[in-house]
Amino acid sequence: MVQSAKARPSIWCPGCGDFGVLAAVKKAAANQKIANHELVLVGGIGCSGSIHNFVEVNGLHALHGRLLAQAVGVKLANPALTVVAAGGDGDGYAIGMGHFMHAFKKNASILYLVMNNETYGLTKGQPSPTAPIGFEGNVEPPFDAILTALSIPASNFIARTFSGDPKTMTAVLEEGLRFNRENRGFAFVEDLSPCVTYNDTFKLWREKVVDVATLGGYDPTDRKAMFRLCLETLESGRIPIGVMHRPKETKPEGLELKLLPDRTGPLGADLGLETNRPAYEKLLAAVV
Ligand SMILES: Cc1ncc(C[n+]2csc(CCOP(=O)(O)OP(=O)(O)O)c2C)c(N)n1
Ligand code: SF4
Ligand SMILES: [Mg+2]
Repeated sequence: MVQSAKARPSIWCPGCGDFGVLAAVKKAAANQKIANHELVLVGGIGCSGSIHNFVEVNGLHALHGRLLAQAVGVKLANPALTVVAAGGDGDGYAIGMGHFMHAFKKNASILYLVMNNETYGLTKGQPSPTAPIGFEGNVEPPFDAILTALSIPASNFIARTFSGDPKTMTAVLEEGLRFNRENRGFAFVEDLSPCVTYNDTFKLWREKVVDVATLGGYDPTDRKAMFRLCLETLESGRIPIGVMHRPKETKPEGLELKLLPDRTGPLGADLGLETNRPAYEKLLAAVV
């Protein structure tokens, strides 16, 4: 259920990468002058998904792997809201993978923030789809969300950040939020957010991350060039961070998701009995 609640003390382990995300989300929203009542955080299931409890905004704790469907629903119900879906790599890339792929295609103007720690933190450290081979007996090669996102030809904003670099993360989140608020479509930001208890990768990732904007051939308006650049960077043992896709084109007119063609959402609709009596009676007659 959607609730506007006071922020509660966090339940995260001291040093968890998710603290960096929490600070960046708060700062980005404040810098973009988004009032608390205009922002909805939809949390997934996992340590990361509890983020909405720690910010004084409207919060919704979704079902495991279904936060995107619920976040799109919130946006459809009231398009004036700024909607951020926030969850883990297990939530988004395992049980939620089907919804993940379609979110890029649906292209609703919401921000999806995945806190990737390559593990299921909440359930005590099992390998997630991004875990490297060898981690806790994992024998499957890891999945890369940025390469997948770049392979879907829609006008989305795509970026990766690192909890060890909160300044860049704040700037990227601000750009994603602006993209949404200009109704330009879906913004996806994967944050590398180490789980210090079950998979402490802070030191390793600090050594490996590289800002793609500093690499030769960087052009975030060119999806194919960015796919190649990100793949080559990964194959060389580095992890690309930064903005990977900043579409030139605006979302084509008329392709916005809407519940009803002639209304702004159910909040704008007249649900009164008398107005709708003929429609209700028609429905009842059909049932009988
Ligand atoms: C339908 C369902 N299946 C499994 C679970 C158990 N479960 C809870 S959290 C979680 C994964 C959490 O991993 P992730 O999404 O990466 O979040 P993190 O805790 O790492 O932030 C799982 C499998 C559940 N709650 N509901
Ligand atoms: S178990 Fe890991 S992901 Fe969960 S709060 Fe602790 S450090 Fe963070
Ligand atoms: Mg995780």
